Amino acid sequence: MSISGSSMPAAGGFKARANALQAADMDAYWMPFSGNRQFKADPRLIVGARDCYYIDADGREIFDSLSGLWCTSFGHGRHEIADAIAATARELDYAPPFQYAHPLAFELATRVKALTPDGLDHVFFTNSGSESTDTALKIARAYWAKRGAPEKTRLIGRAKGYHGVNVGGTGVGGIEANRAHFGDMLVSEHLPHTLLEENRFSRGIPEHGTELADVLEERIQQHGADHVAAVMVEPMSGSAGVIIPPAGYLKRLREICDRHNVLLIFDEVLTGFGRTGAAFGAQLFGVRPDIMTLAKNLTNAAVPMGAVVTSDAIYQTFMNEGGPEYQIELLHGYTYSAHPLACAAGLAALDIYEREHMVDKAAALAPYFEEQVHRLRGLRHIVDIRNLGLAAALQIEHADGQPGLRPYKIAMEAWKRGLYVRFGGDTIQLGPPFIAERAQIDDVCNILEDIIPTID
Ligand code: PXG
Repeated sequence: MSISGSSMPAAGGFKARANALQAADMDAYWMPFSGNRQFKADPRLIVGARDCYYIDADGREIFDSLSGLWCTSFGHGRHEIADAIAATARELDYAPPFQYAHPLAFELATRVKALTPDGLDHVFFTNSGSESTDTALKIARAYWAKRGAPEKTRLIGRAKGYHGVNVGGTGVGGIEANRAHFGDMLVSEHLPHTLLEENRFSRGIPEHGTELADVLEERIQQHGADHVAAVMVEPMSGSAGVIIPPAGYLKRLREICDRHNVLLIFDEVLTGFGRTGAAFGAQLFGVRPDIMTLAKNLTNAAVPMGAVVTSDAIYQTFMNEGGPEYQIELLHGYTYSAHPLACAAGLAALDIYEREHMVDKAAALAPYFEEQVHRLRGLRHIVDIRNLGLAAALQIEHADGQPGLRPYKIAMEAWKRGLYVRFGGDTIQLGPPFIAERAQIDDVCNILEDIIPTID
């Protein structure tokens, strides 16, 4: 079986280069989050992309069932983004963001402010989700220091959370394997996750486990609110396999934070700009954080970019407590913050996001996606299925002593069948582009239905 309906133009330089690549040429590149040895023995090279498809070195079309890494949700090969990047590179390749600025930075920040929930009003640009995490954590600590509470430094994450791989994100993140081998991190305190037996095979927002939010109250009381700066969670955990908070859980976190003067940070790197069927998880769950982190769909991944969006109260604290006017209020920033190419890509991506009603598209496809994904219930090895908006995970029972092996085998087989799926831990994850069609969702599920029971 192959995937329906695309017309992929022949790839140019990438294809020729891929075909010329010898095993020895692959030695220098240390691939991220990859089995380098296995990949280099059996490479899966991508040489082009359009709409919902990649093209591989053999010219095969491969359906992109994870929107890249949850980041190309508006479809690949958007010319208007490419044109904006090219035109910008010719006019202003770079401008220093410290003490100087270019106009696109203001335009994009204003756009992001308008799109994010009311009350999140100021935008700090980074280059990735990981940088957004570390920026948000530093802003939280510095905010309390500026407010005269420098001992409010403790940061709390959640088990199975993923907030990127920099030092702050590795610490606040709660996927154990990602923390192993790296020693002590800035944060080592985590709320329990909400992946519960009794919620297995629930559709959308699960019912059980709201009270797990109360652990935050206990932790704050244990340390004293005077020592806790912030709690950081994803509105929906993506990397750990689409773990959706129970009904009312995030609201309860918000109430506890309010009661104890603790900042609530939502990591919306993956959920931002439509993935859950709402513009942001904050809106879907009706909870406004004090700080929101973004990346991925912000530029439709055409140029790396992240952002941290804060409340007016936080920003004004830095302005009011900033000392003489010439002084820097926040000693933090990146050489490539608000890079002109990233800003251009972001503005073009958000044009597409609004003009093509991407949130509505995702929301409209979501019920069908849910039906199709849950059709896989009952297949050998599948022990849970979770979904929200256009995100889903199949939990695969692992073979004795071999965690992660079955999902890996499933993904390798899927690739042969013209399907790119993400495998991580004991899950297969799906996050199709918002422009996907029903027939393509059918094909994804049919291929998985064929493959999964045949894996040992
Ligand atoms: N926060 C969240 C919620 C993320 O999902 C990051 C931060 C880090 O972003 P950067 O840009 O630094 O990678 C992410 C990244 C997966 C998967 O398999 C998810 C991510 C990355 C790679 C794989 O679900 N999310």
